Amino acid sequence: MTRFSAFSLFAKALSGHQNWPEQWPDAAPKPGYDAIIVGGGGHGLGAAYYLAKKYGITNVAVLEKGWIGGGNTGRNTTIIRSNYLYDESAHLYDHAVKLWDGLSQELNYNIMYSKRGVMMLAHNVHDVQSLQRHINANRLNGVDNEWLTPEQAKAYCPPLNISSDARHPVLGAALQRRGGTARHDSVAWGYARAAAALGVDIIQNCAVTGIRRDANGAVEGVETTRGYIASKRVGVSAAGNTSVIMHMAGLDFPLESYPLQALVSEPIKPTFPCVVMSNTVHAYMSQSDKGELVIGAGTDQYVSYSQRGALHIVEHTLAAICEIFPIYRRMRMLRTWGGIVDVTPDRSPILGKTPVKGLYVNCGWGTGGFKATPGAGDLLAYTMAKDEPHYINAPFNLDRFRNGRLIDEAAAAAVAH
Ligand code: FAD
Ligand code: PYC
Repeated sequence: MTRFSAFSLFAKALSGHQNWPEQWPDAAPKPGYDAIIVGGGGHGLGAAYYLAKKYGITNVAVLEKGWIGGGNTGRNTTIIRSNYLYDESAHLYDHAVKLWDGLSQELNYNIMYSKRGVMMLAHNVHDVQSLQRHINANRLNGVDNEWLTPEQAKAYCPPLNISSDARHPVLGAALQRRGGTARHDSVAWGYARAAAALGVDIIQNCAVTGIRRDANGAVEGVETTRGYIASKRVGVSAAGNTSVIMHMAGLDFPLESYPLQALVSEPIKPTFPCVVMSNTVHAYMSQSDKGELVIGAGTDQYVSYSQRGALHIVEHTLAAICEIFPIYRRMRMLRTWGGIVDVTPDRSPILGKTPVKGLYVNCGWGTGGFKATPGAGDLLAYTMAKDEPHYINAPFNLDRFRNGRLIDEAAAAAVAH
């Protein structure tokens, strides 16, 4: 049984609740649509759902070159938080965190959002100052974040080694209690099912290979591996691949693509109650509901479109994990994988209009766009429906790389890059 036919049965079992499609909603392309979304990750599917739900634009196609959720949405470590430094970012990421609340009910699909808290460790004076600055900035924006002593950090996460002779001593931690994790594939499937129920066509195995512009330069449609599809409104939400797709429209984007890796251990009983991250030693960890320790590494040092990363990167991460959480030293790792993240010079996303009329973009989330999924989908839908950005995504425009109004979140990115 394929993953999609298994899902169809599940969808069918639930179809009594609302007007959900009885079969897995994998549509054939029509000749034209009111809006096209390129990329069937959580962001693209979310945008299609909100276009239909909030703006009544239901003649929408989501074009996905592989299977939905097969990109970064299904490859990430699901950390959700909004403890970014600058006002613009706090508004953007907290908009998403607020939407995570209630998303299971909205989609009638359990996305398993678990507010177990995200704790960021300080190992030196610079970390202490930087994290305390983040805490103060967050609180001024109404975003929860608090300082913990090493003893309080250990009480919150008992496996943490706080001994003073540790190689990476813990001097304290910043804790965002509303932060946590969710089930990533459910997010893709939940949005896809809900969007399809509103009339959106989800078209898998359909890669966009060209963008056609009319005599005035505006978008008029896309070339795909399943033929030409017309639309005067195209939103590109294709993490890792954005600059390639933007080239098809004659645009250069300030993006670099890197592999980012994660790995999981053999499953064990629940022992790890929260999410712990350490910028300094480049490692972070949580425990999934299946019992696996979910561990993330930094990006590779070289640009690449490979969906696997270098072995020495995960070796470095595991060495750091063993130092911070010695009780796990004898665990075996079960599997490792990678995704392609696209990174901007200021480590903040680009979400808005492009210089090409009718072409919109959502990209540059780098190592941290899962947490933004509902917010990015909502704001891309707003921007496409109204042909103007919402005030929350207005600062995240492409022009900032020309006029210098950068939003430098390198320190908040939380992962080595
Ligand atoms: P994707 O899910 O990648 O969707 C884009 C889709 O576009 C893909 O399915 C792709 O196949 C499709 N596509 C590409 N080109 C074309 C084309 N030409 N035609 C049609 N379709 C196309 N973020 C966090 O907030 N927290 C984390 O803990 C976290 N951990 C991460 C760990 C790893 C290992 C990785 C790789 C990423 C992590 N991220 C994390 C980042 C996060 O996963 C991404 O920012 C986010 O999932 C992006 O979602 P998306 O929907 O934009 O992209
Ligand atoms: O943005 O919190 C994050 C994150 C954790 C791991 C990868 N990204």
